Amino acid sequence: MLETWRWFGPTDSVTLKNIRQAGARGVVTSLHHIPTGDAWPQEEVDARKKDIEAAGLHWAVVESIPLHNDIKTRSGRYREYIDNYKASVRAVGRAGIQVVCYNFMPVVDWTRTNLNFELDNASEALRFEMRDFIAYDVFILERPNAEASYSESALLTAKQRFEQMSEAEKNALEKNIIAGLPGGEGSYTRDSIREAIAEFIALGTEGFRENLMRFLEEIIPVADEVGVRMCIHPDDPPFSLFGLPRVVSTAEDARKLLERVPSENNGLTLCAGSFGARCDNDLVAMAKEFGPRIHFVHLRNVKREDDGSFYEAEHLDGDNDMVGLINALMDEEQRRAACGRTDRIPMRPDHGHALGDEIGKPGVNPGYSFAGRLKGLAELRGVIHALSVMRRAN
Ligand code: DNO
Repeated sequence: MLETWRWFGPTDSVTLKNIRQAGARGVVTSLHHIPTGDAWPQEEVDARKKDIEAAGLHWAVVESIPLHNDIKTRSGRYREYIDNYKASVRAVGRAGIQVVCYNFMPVVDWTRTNLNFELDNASEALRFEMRDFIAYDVFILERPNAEASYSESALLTAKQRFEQMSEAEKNALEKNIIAGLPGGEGSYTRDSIREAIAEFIALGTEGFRENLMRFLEEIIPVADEVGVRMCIHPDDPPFSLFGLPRVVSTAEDARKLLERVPSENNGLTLCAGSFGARCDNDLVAMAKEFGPRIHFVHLRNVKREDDGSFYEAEHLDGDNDMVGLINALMDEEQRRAACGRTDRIPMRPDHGHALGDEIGKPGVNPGYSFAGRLKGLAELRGVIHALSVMRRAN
């Protein structure tokens, strides 16, 4: 597998030099300063690529070219935004960057309720706590008819939780949920998020899915033309939030979108932590089934709880079979090599705990500490190394 590392650009507290020190060679980044919906100018893509190469690295994956909400709802200025999106994919392809990750999540990108969940070993993890999320949705945001999305007992637990929360806790919860996490799209106020939610709910699941399919039908031919592998990132978390439709949460969702546009350039980002937050997603089976269409992998683990809550565990110590997953991905690499492909599947150690002096340090992106990801990468590298040795011996 190709070791890559997410970099948030020149303002990231983790530098390109640090990435080299971590041992990764591929960089995963985006032009974060360009507003969502605008076309990426060729010169800007080329200049960023040059900076990365000057540091002895290469730009392996664009994560993400974000989609404007108008594309997701197929309303407003979506025509213009799709044309801009095509221009961005062309600019990236012309620069020789072969992989583009994106998502089709409604309203909010990845979502957590607690960014400082203390673990037994005194480091901090990201956590999604269901009762806190429900407390926000029903009692703070007061989304119309929100109660209908939850069971009586879940509502009761959320109400008790809400009554115990201090104002500071309520504010922090709101900020975590609606202000957007690193690399995420969409930053809202209470009013603007209520409005966006209503607009997406009105589409219904199949209406929303159809909007994704129509986007793919337009974008994948452009990706084919410039040799770019598009890979959609799953919903994180992989279940409905705020009663919104979700269309990239399960193997069946993935199957539908891959079948609709059969080009190999219509692919998946296998985010182990996102798909893996549902117990009915079998990651090893998914890696086998979707192998040829997996163009990028996020390796991260989660510990799931009965009510849907989860937290981000050590990379090798969650509920998902990380070793089995890596082995299945190595099978796919072997298959590709037999067909004459020389590239390897880019993987990045996704998220990491806050530990050491990065805990509480301003400027460290939640989930994207240096030490936490370094530890994750080192553990994953060990697995890859051991599997390679064993596979060669067999
Ligand atoms: C979180 C990330 C997401 C991801 C986007 C892809 O850490 O996995 O922000 O980059 O959803 O479009």
